Amino acid sequence: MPWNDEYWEKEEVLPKKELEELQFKRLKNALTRAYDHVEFYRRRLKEVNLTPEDIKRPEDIVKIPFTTREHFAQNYPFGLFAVPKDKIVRIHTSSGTSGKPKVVGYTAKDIETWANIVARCLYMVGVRKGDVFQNISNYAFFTGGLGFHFAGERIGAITIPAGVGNTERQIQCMIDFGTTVVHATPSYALHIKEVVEEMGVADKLKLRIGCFGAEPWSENTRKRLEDAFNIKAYDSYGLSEMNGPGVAFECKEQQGLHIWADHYFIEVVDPKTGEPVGEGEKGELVLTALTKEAMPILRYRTGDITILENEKCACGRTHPRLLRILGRSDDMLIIRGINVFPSQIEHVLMQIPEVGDNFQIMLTRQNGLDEITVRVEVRDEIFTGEIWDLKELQQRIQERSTGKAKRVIDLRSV
Ligand code: DLL
Repeated sequence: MPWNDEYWEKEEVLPKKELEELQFKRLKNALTRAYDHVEFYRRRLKEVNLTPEDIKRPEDIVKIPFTTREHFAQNYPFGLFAVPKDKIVRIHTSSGTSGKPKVVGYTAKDIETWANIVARCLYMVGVRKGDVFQNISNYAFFTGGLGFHFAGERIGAITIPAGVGNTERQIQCMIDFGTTVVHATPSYALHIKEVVEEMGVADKLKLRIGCFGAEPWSENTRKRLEDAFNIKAYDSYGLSEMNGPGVAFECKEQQGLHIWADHYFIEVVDPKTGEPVGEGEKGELVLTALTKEAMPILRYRTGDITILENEKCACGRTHPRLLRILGRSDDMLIIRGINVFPSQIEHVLMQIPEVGDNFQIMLTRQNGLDEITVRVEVRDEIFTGEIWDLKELQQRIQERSTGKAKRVIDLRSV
């Protein structure tokens, strides 16, 4: 049940001081749970002679060592869980740097908390009971599908698990069911826009609201989407390690994304030194999950570059705002909403004896959709001059990449 007509939960407008007190109380709690129940955190804190009692003020958080995505790989699959396995009711994954994905687990309470966080976001941009919400998002390991789905249902919107792909059918569904709200990656939304134009059915759509995220996009794209669909388009940010979508979301002001300080402790650091940057300066977002039972992740280096804004927002919410994600502090690529590390591609290629030392990744965009082409050097000694031999090798590399990096390939062939 919503708190009132405008806000889903009263925590959205908690006075700043109370919000900070709640945040710190939850930080202490998350830290204690991590220390008591996760061997990895106990060891890391002991290494720097720290116990949860040593964190006396919010500023003391800098004493806690960072968690990085490599730590997910080292603790694969369940090493970061703070609860016994029989308390876990769901697992999602996201791509890691090499072969192993990052595993994130949820207790029943986590699923509940997360659904509420995303519902808060959808409600904030005006989604209500009676809306028809077409969730054009992958429903597999990716958190975007189920993360938004449960939130849509919680609000009481008619929630359509549309998934991705089959664009003409998606559009027909929008027309037939009178879809009013969509969620998609911005690049897929651009593709849908082109197909709508080809079909000449723009005037048959009843859309009001578009939620777009999981990859970077720009003000220009916002304008194109808003004009084409006659909607307001909102930026949605999240990452699997911090539940998934719902970490930060734009309000109707469209002046940055509210990042929920009652669920996350928020820092922005210099990506090189790890030191906090000054107020309003650009840096890497570091997040601590405060309310996740299954995985209380401490000081996670997201790799996302942004600026934190603390000024009051006209919408009345007291939570700080992120500017759009401005880039990455590492070489991670986002292709059709899916994270891809060049090192994953390298890992696959280097297992094929005929492949030489050099390769190049080319990214292009066709009809709004990302395309990735990998150019591979072939070893001199295997080069026979026969085109058929090269074709056969090309086939083998393609098959190999399907086998190894299945998630990436699956989504691209959409
Ligand atoms: O992308 C969760 C999500 C689903 C967010 C649906 C929004 C909508 P991951 O697959 O773990 O989780 O990828 C997380 O994607 O660290 C950013 O680099 C990037 N990213 C997510 N949202 C945005 C955004 C989901 N709005 C990684 N703008 C993050 C730019 C984004 N980059």
